[in-house]
Amino acid sequence: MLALNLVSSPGAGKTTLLEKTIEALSPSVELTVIEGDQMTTNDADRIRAAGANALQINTGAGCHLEADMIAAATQKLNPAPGSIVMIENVGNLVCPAMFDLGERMKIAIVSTTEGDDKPLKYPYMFRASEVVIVNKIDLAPYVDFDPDRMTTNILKVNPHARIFMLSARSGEGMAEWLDYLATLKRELAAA
Ligand SMILES: Nc1nc2c(ncn2[C@@H]2O[C@H](COP(=O)(O)OP(=O)(O)OP(=O)(O)O)[C@@H](O)[C@H]2O)c(=O)[nH]1
Ligand SMILES: [Mg+2]
Repeated sequence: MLALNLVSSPGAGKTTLLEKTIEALSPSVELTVIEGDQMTTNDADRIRAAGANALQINTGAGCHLEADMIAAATQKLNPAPGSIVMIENVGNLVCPAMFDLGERMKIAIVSTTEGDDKPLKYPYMFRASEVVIVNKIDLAPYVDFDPDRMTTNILKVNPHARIFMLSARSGEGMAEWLDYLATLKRELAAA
């Protein structure tokens, strides 16, 4: 299975990106989602409404998911071999950087409204992530966002990061992200 661990600050757009990705790929690609939040089943409900199988894990006071939680969730969900398993981690840019969940890679999402200094202030998260998605580019003109400065700051802490800039809301840049997912899936099939 292709397991991807989505990490970001609260509200960067992890669930929205998943909803739009599910809508774009279904029914040809099976996608299963493991949701991590301190409380509520809101995100798993949203994913099910978008058409994918989902399981919510509530961490209570905990600030990250751990590998044994993913093992138990995967047994319950039983995703098909060769399918995509998306893990939405608990929203924060600190704890989830330190935990390997058995994923193919971590993918950090940072949105334009958070400020382009975030990679420098939370370097462990951006260094642990092979891919960085800069979301909410539709809001860029209103929030003093400089794409070059964001790119420079991401590459300062992680020179090998692959960067996508997109808007999960407007759809701008989504095609490149979906192409990349297809490439990862092809690589998995060939391995
Ligand atoms: N303008 C704009 N709003 C967005 C975009 N993506 C997400 N949002 C909005 O941002 C808010 C938070 O989005 P979520 O998808 O819930 O964010 P999240 O990262 O899953 O949040 P947590 O699970 O609470 O950490 C919602 O109001 C979304 O509609 C985008 O590309 N552009
Ligand atoms: Mg969410």
